[in-house]
Amino acid sequence: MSDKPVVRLEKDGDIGVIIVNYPPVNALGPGVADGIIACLNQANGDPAIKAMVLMGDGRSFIAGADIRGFGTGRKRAPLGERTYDVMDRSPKPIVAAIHGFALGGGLENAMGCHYRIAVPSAKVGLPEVLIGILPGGGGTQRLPRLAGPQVALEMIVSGRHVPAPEALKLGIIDELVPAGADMRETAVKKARAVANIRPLPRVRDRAAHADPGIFDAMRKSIARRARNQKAPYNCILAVEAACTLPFEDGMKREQDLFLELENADEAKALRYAFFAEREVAKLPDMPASMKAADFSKPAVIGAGTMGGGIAMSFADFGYDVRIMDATEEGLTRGMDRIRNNYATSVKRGSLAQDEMDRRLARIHPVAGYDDIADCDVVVEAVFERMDVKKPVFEQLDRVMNPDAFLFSNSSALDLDDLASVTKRPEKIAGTHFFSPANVMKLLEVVRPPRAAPDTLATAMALGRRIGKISAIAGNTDGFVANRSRAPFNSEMVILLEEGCLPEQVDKVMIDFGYPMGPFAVGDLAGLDIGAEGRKRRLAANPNYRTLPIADKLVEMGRFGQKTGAGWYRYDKSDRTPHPDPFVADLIAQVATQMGVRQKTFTDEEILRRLLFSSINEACKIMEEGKAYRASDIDVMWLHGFGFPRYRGGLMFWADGIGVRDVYNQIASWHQQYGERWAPSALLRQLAESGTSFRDAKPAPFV
Ligand code: T1G
Repeated sequence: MSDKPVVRLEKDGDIGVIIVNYPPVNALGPGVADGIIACLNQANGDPAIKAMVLMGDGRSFIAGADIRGFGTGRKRAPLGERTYDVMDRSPKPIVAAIHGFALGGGLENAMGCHYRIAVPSAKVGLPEVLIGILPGGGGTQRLPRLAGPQVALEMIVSGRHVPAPEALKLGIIDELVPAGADMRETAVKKARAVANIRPLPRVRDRAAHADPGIFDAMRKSIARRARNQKAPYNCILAVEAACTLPFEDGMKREQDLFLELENADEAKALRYAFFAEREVAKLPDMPASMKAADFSKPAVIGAGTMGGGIAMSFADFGYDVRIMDATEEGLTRGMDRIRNNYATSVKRGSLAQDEMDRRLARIHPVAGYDDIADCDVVVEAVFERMDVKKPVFEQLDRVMNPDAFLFSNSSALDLDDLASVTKRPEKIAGTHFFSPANVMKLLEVVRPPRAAPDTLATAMALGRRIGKISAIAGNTDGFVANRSRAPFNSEMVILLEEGCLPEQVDKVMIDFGYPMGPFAVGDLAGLDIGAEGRKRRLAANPNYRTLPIADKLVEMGRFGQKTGAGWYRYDKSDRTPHPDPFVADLIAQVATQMGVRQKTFTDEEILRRLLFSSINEACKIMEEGKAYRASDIDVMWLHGFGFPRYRGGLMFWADGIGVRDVYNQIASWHQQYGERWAPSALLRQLAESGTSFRDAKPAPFV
């Protein structure tokens, strides 16, 4: 921490400059709010000071309340005694000077000021809903008065960050700092210019009028996305209060609505996910000297669905990327698919045509290896078979310059074996994208034993630089995400043998919060893909538990949406899954042939059969030293499989049930179903010691 106080008052002539200094993002940590109040009082008590500026040191204005403080029972300053209240009573004007971020309590402090200026690159927002709460510092009362109720509703319910130029248009800030001008100087000039303007333009003195219908309209528009969640609805109620109650009453209403949320399970889970997504970037056993290489010339090998999506990911973040394929037709098909993907986004209105053209122009199809020889990072995304991948890596090793990094998008294969065909195993790692690669945020960085630290650092940075969340996985069959998911994928089909139907299982998982049920997801991804994996595992392990029902569907050519039928039936050009009596009959036939006793299931049992099987596998992964932390596995489930974020993640959710209960249930299913339910050693240890999954200590990484 720096030796400067967390908040200080400096003087630029007759202007008092209040500076927050609480790295790394000037969160309102311990002493910050009190420091601001002390400086406000000191400046107001100094006749030589005519007006004030509030700004942040370092990289940002104020990034909001210290999230670590929520749920700890820490004392909150009472209404009337917070920074915003002292600003409201200030006899002198205050100008907020914003750079970096003004988020949550940061923007609320800025709205407590009389004027707001920002540098063009700054972003403002009230993202509290993303951590399961609502703006509790007057944001729900001031933003509707500043930008209008409709804009305030949209911003508060979405939590989005608004770039400064847009914030200017919305009336949230008054001026942009001219390009090249010094922000502090500009703010001091502004403060001097408004020093004698009276009455002081307090946001609270404005009125907020709304057509009452906008609140129900917003409730309707979020119904699907905000299922099972309370925070978004409380946000709407708080904004409604701004339009129907006097300011002080609205502030009270805001506080009551906030207090309903702070300690709710949803907020605890979302806070956990926030920090887990930051923890996942840390590789604790790597040398501090580890450094990510700067790369500027990526190449993708393989222009299939994944390769095309990966190339789009690079192009979406400004990289010129080269893409090649084994055949000219493959390359042409790949480019057509990329163009169609962008065109679909333009048709949907989520991408402007000129932006599509710019991104497309960054994707350069090339004929062969010699055309990528000068690239500094390559992502291989060819067919998921070692005998296809090895020749690619042999060629790359021959052609690429010696310090180029060679990454594989494999989803399960042994990367150390793949590295063995090159003379540079230290430069090989996995960069496993999730389909669709240009949409899904998870990038699983697979760490074969010979990968050098800088190679891992570069792969992790590659993800971040193209908008992904990078998470380290050990080099084991299925790595961490798919391996922990594999038992779930088996258990869901085994449930059918015992009397469930696909639509029953899917409903349970959708009610739990998944956007889609697992059988519908299977139909979307293609049932033939899963069959390939099962074949490979059976070849490697004769005791592998086969899934006759799933295999039969694939044998009949029912691959899912792409063949018009899979677990469900699909009408022409419609992706809606329709339960199919043919599948119900097939399930009954196979179950009879297998002699499986039929039973009925509660929703809870279906849910636990699927998720507990993965929790057990996640414990095996940790005890084998293939993952750094349980929360990394949670990040993978959130961003790779759509696990509902307001439940925190697979292991966080399991902690809500309790390790002992999870263990007892798995041990009982072990008695009933045999080996596949054998509890992992780590799970047993955690249960016996009463240690939570979150506090589990995985084995050292291997
Ligand atoms: N509290 C505590 N720690 C925070 C923090 C916060 N608000 N924001 C960031 N950090 C830590 C983070 O954990 C990481 O720590 C480091 O700072 C860098 O963060 C009353 C109730 C500002 C856009 O929700 O969105 O105000 O890993 O890696 O990518 O109404 O941080 O280094 O140990 O994310 O440059 C509302 C949350 C709070 C903003 C910067 N504010 N933060 O992104 O850095 S509630 C937020 C962010 C509130 C009031 C309410 C981002 C960022 P470590 P980073 P970044």
